[in-house]
Amino acid sequence: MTLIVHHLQVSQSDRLVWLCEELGIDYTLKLHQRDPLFSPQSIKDLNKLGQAPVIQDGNLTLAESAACVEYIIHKHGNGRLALPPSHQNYADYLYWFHWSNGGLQPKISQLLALRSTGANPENHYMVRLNTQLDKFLTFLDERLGSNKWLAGDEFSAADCMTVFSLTTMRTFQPFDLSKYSNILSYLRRVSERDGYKRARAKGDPNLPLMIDGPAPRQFVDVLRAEGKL
Ligand SMILES: N[C@@H](CCC(=O)N[C@@H](CS)C(=O)NCC(=O)O)C(=O)O
Repeated sequence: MTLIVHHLQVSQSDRLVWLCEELGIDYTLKLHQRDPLFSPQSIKDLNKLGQAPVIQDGNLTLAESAACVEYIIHKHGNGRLALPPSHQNYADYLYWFHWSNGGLQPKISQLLALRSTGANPENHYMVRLNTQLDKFLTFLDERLGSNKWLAGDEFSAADCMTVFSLTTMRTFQPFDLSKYSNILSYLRRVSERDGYKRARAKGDPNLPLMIDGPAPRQFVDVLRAEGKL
């Protein structure tokens, strides 16, 4: 029975496609398109919360990026790309593995939600959230100034968890990365990895890489231009 990865295009399930390509495991990739902005029925049929990613493995259906990443690594990847407790950078690995979904993503999502209400950039909460986002990105930039990968010298699943928030997520909530030079160098390193290239080609062949500073073109604008919104 092959592992099935359900990837909602232009979404955080790109983490799983990248992980599987880095691990070089046997898996079946099923692509789902947004309808037009949110999940299509095919994802809702798999996950009552209607969110991607979702994986299937025999009788198991599992959602949540971090849970899926850990499952794939330990059930199909012989533990590769996870640093073991015996590794000197184990705590760093754990911290950065959880940092994106636990810290950065909520900040970006709060900004997205507030902007959707029509709040302007001078809005008190908007200013506060943008200041907090800058704090998070400066912190990440410092980490990457002295470490090639998030957990240290070794590329790991912590990187697979985090890059989505710095790339694809910016098509939903625009933010500029120009002043974070270490983050930009890191994203360039990521984009040069064969596993990342394969994942992009298979999962989101039409999506720009989004590794440059200025905020990428917004997904809603693409939909509007195509007459889908
Ligand atoms: N905490 C969840 C969040 C999942 C999530 O928000 N997925 C988004 C994709 S970026 C989604 O499915 N959006 C479509 C929708 O909600 O209809 C995870 O890490 O998997």
